[in-house]
Amino acid sequence: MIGSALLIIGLSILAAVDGRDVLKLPSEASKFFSEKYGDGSVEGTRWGVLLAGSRGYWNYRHQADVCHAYQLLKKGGLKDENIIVFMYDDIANNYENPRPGIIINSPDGEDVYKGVPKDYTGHNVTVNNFLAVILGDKAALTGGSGKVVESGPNDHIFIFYSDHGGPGVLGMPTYPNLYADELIDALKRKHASGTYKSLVFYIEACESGSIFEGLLPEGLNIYATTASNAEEDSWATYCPGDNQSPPPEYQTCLGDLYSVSWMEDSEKHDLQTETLGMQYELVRRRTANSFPFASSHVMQYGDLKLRDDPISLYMGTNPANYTYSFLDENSLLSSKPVNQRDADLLHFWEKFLKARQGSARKLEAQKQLTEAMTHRMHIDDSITLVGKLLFGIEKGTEELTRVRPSGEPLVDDWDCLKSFVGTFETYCGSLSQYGLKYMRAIANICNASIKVEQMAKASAQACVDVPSNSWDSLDEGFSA
Ligand SMILES: *[C@@H]1O[C@H](CO)[C@@H](O)[C@H](O)[C@H]1NC(C)=O
Ligand SMILES: CC(=O)N[C@H]1CO[C@H](CO)[C@@H](O)[C@@H]1O
Ligand SMILES: CC(=O)N[C@H]1CO[C@H](CO)[C@@H](O)[C@@H]1O
Repeated sequence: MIGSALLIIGLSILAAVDGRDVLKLPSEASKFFSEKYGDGSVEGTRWGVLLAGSRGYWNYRHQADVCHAYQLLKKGGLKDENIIVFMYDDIANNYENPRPGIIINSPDGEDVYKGVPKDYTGHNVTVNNFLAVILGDKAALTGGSGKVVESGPNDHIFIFYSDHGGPGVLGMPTYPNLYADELIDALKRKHASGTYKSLVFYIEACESGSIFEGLLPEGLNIYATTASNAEEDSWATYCPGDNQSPPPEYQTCLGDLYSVSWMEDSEKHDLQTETLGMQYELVRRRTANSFPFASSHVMQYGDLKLRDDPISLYMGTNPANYTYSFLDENSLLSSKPVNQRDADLLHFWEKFLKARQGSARKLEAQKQLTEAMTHRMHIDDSITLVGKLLFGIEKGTEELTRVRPSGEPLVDDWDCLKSFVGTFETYCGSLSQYGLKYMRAIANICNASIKVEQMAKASAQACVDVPSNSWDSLDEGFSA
């Protein structure tokens, strides 16, 4: 393998970083192996679109992932004018952040926040702006920097999304969320406009496989990989309590397993010789092996021929910065990732444990924990009850949890799904980030040809009371 040849050449230079032995590759070695796609000979422009879909300090890791991805592309040689960043931007200066103005994405990681362009922040992080940016449609933007992907037919586009998700849906920090059919439709339109040569899409989210499963056709020159398959959660990492836990002052997870796996991989290898397919295999292994019952299946979709492309085509390359760290190679195998859906509870719990007895902070943490738990129980109970009201006591749960055969999309009638989510939320309050896990249940209700009146009646009966806290409130829009 070329990678190991490089490693041997690199052996001559040894540097100690953070007390560990790290190999640095001389740039000459990389040049020696650079192929037709080597740096400088790439036709067209590289574009990057990065989106963190959440907000709230308990979701620290999504914005950390996206800031880290920015640094990677920037070091790879992409220009700021070609990297478009979406993030709510409420982490770096959050009162909970122990290092104000700084975001890290691994326990001993450096600041990844510095220099990140604030293209679309706060309420400008919307589905509308995300799709307009991908399509290069300036006229459709509302707010933000105005930067869009103004790509041409020879250009290469890399899109990275990190957040909570659910079957068929990706969270946004604003209302509404992004549904798979809208994203796929935008990608088809982008292809039809002839404004890229190839496009790579990486998604970190629970059930992220459902965004492409049965939906992304071949022939669009798109290669997508996702943190999990269509039916399972994805995992947060570098969490408190992990054997690679954050510094003690952090009471939150610093990254997500699939995201840090691809980024740390990209930082270690020569991206002119490592292909997308090689990275997929490495990331798949690291994400799958991390811990029994705490792992997910990284999936790939679309045009698998793009697997042979060197990663540098999308992320650029910075030969001077390749470091091989032997110790890191399997480091996450023994880590204990945390289910993405439980990472908020972990944050409130850690905050509660560490706060001084009797302090205002302790009370605040207790309230946050109780509210999050109350919301979860409310959502679990109401969905279950809606199922029983629609399908009968015996059949309810079975109908709601039915999974269509792989290769089939989550639902055929996306308008029904969106409308029924709206109906449920009208009577039962916001699903919020936790409730996204019930998208399949609602999709199955559509698939069973239930009428909107029946759905409304069942929701009204199931949700006599809605807890009054920010998770359940439709106005506060925690639906992320
Ligand atoms: C949204 O974009 C507009 C226009 O660029 C800008 O004035 C505003 O400050 C942005 N809002 C946020 C919350 O970032
Ligand atoms: C961390 C590190 O090694 N950074 C180097 C990356 O390469 C540039 C030159 O291309 C150096 O200036 C940095 O010091
Ligand atoms: C109404 C509807 O969409 N029914 C579909 C539900 O799912 C099954 C299995 O995929 C299909 O065969 C039905 O047509």
